[in-house]
Amino acid sequence: MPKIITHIRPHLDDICAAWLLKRYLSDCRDAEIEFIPVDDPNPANEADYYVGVKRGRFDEHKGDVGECAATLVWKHIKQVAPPSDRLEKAAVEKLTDWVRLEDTGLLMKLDLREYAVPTILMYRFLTNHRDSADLTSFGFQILDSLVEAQKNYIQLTEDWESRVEFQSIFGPAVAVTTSARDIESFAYARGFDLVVFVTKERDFHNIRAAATSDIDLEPVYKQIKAVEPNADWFLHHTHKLIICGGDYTGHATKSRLTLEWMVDLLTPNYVRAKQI
Ligand SMILES: [Mn+2]
Repeated sequence: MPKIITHIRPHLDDICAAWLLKRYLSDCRDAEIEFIPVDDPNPANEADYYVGVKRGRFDEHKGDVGECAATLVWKHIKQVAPPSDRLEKAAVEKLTDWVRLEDTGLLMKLDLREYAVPTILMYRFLTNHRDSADLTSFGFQILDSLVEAQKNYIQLTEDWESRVEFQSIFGPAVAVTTSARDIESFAYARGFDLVVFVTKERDFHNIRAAATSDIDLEPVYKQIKAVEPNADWFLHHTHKLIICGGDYTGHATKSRLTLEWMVDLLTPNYVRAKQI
C-alpha cells in the first residue's frame, strides 16, 4: 500500500491534501502517513503520495503559484475518483478553495484572525509535544466538521431561494423553511435584522432578531403564547429570540404553527382569528 508523505508540522493545506487522499482514493484509505523534514535528502519513492514536499505532482512549491497541496490533490481526485454526490462535491470544492485562500495568505487580514483554524492547528502542535501525527488527526477532525458545514451552507443557499421577504412590525424581515443550520447569520449578512424559520419537519420554530438591532420580541412572545398556550415557546432573556423545539429541549411540546402563521404574527395587521 502506498504511503502518504508530508513534512513535519504539516500546514492546513498538507493536512487537507492527506485528508482528501484518504477520503477519496481507495488505495489511500488506510495509508500510513509519514512526516519528513522539508530538506530530507532521500529520493522520492514512485509508489508513494508526496504532499507539499519533494516538488512532485502534489507539491505546489515546484512553481504552482496560487495553488496549494490541497487544490492539487483535489484536481487529481476530480479526474480519477470524483464524488458522486452533488452536495459532497460542491462542499469539497468550497472547502479546498478556503484552504487555498488560507495557504496563500489571503485571509490574514480578517478580523478575529487569532481564532482562525491555522492558529488552532499551530497551538495544537505547540502544546501537544510537537506531534505531527496528532496535529494531522486533529486537523482531520476539523475538516470532517467543516465539509459538513459546507454541505449545510449549500443547502441553505438553495432553501434561501424560496424565502418570503415581508414588512414586519419591526421593519424588513425574512421567513424561510429550512432544516439547514445558521440561517440567522445568513439572513443578517443579507440585510435582514429579523428572521423567522421553521424546519421542513416542522419540529423547530424560531424567530430571531440581530443582536445589533433594538428589536424587543416580548410582545410577539406574549401573542404566540396566547395562540398556542400548550406549546413550549421560550423567550430568551435578551428578548431577541423566541424558539420552540430544537436540539436543547428534552420533552418540549412542539409548535404546530406554519411559517405563514408566524409571518402573520409579525405583521401590523395581524388578527388572532385564525385556527391552527
Ligand atoms: Mn506545507
